[in-house]
Amino acid sequence: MKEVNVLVTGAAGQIGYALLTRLASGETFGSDVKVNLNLVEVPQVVSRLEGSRMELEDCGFNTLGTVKNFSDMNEASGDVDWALLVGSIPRGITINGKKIEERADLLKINGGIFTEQGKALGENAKADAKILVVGNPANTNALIGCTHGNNESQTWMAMTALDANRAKAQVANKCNLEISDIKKMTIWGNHSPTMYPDLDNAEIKGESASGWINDQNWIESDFLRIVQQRGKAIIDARGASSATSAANAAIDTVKATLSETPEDDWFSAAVLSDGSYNVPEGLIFGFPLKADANGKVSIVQDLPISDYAQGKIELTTQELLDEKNDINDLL
Ligand code: NAX
Repeated sequence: MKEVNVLVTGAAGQIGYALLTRLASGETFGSDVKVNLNLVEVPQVVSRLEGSRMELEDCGFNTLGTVKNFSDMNEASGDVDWALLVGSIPRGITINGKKIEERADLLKINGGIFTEQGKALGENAKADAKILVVGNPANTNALIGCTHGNNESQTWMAMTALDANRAKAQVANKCNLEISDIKKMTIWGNHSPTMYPDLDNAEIKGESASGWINDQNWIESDFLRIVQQRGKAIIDARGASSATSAANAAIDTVKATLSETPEDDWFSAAVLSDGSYNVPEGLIFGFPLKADANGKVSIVQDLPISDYAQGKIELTTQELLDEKNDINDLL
């Protein structure tokens, strides 16, 4: 049987809990691939991973390989094909008597984590490893990790697939369509309320989604607001942030790179900008992406961008430039 080595940080958290069975079950990498899991947690809770390991064992998946628990990223990252970086320090936590509320403080604290994790992965993970950052602020965390990984053959992404799935669900509800009728959903920019879900370039049954919907007022007000604020709406309703849907989006992102993207579709994630669409180089930015048969990810080029969309893309670009400015000393 083939094998794949997958590292998950924050594995004892709520997204981690929803993620592990779906990685191990055969659903993600296929029924002919053994999945070896390296689970990483902070030292204070690493012992809880033993419970996760026992549960995985009790699921009885043929595809489950080894499950190892770590609190040291250097040890955990040896030979990994995939790293799902879910763990991060949330807003509102108290550290050394100070409640972390300011974005700049949050960026700095997480920046320290992603400096170390990036270095460990750059030195120890496989040359063609893919790294998906879920932990917020995901784009800037990925930028720090990628910079310190300093390994050009590895691919760093920050997750925007949850936002893309949320956008598709809203369109499906509005138009009474199946989710599978909606293709080519792009989330431009930051995984934050400034993200821009693009319905001009999304397609419904081969036509522009905005043309199909034919209700610009709904697109610019309800749709945009609902997608951009969905994370908060879930926290308000559930008393906790998205977990099942976030884990599902991480699985979707992994699967999207395991085979060639179909001609009539693309997927959404944030990757290092190469200057495409005039986005400054050196930002981790949400783009429309395709994978080739070898899993190499590239940015879909030459899409038309309306003046309205350009304004939205500039807003989210500015936010990412501000975030980068806040952590410049960590780069
Ligand atoms: P939890 O607080 O349930 O779990 C986070 C886990 O990470 C904890 O067990 C913690 O001990 C661990 N952790 C913290 N620092 C670590 C480190 N340095 N190494 C290893 N583990 C570490 O949070 P959860 O709900 O699972 O969310 C995890 C992250 O995902 C948060 O940052 C959250 O904001 C982010 N999200 C990102 C989304 C996206 O679309 N990109 C959507 C969902 C989610 O909000």
